[in-house]
Amino acid sequence: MQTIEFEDRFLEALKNSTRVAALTGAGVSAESGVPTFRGEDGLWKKHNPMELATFEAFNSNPKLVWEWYDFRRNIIRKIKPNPGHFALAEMAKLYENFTLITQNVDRLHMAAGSPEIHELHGNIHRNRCLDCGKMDYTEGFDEIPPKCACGGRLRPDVVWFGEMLPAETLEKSMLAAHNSELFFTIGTSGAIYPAAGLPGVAKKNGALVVEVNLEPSEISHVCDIKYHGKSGEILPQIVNKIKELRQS
Ligand code: BV8
Ligand code: ZN
Repeated sequence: MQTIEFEDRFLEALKNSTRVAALTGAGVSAESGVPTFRGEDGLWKKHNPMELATFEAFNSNPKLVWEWYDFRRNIIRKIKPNPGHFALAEMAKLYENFTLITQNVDRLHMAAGSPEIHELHGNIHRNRCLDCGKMDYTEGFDEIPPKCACGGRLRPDVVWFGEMLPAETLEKSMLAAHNSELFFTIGTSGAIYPAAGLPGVAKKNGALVVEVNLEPSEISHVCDIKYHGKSGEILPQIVNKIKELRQS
């Protein structure tokens, strides 16, 4: 277990910030057993992201795309939040204004009790009908690709490459980054936009930006402080430090 050091400016921000935000990516779920997108066991390794997570792929090969999502749903259904998720749920209680923004579609932040979560890329468990727009959480279809009761085609309600992010969620996330005094970027390679642009928005508006990631990322250069290690080991230490500072 890696014990982390705290720079004075980080201690000051942890103690005195009122507006804090955190952006998470697949890495925060890695210790729960969810394969990341670009790691050695990455999901994309077996499948090219542009090949499957796009509407074109769904249109041309709905069976393959649905099999990929069903495969991932089956993994995600069996796993639990890890100490990193619980630490972020705890952090939300420690700040007057805390915003959790995630690129993940696995709902583990919700399972860990985070009160308010901005899901930039949707939710893998939700289905949406392309015809009537109806959404539901049916899983384990007897036919793939599944059909809606109206006869329309069902799709996973996630944001594919080339698709717009949910406007209101993105707007609120941009605003939270813009207004934050302390911004965490956790478990993300910083490869996917516009999510990866959020730490830069925070930084430009004066926030202290802290990275918690297993390895350097494409946005490490934007971060003031970098912890390279496991989020499930590092985040609980940060939350314990906040409590210590708040009690003193
Ligand atoms: C869009 C949902 C408008 C589906 C996903 C500039 C602006 C806007 C858009 C673009 C732009 N430039 C390019 C684009 C287009 C594109 C894009 O970003 N392309 C990339 C390749 C450059 N963006 C889009 O298409 C977005 N749409 O902007 O619409 C538009 C439209 C057309 C043209 C322009 C604009 C939509 C993007 C959303 C795609 N959907 N997922 C699904 O899940 O199936 S993306 C997918 O990647 C997941 O959401 C995932 O979360 C996300 C990001 O990956 P990460 O979370 O970072 O995961 P990764 O594996 O990469 O990294 C994990 C990290 O964790 C690693 O660094 C690892 O070291 C670390 N780690 C591992 N273990 C641990 C750990 N860290 C800590 N602890 C550990 N234990
Ligand atoms: Zn329908």
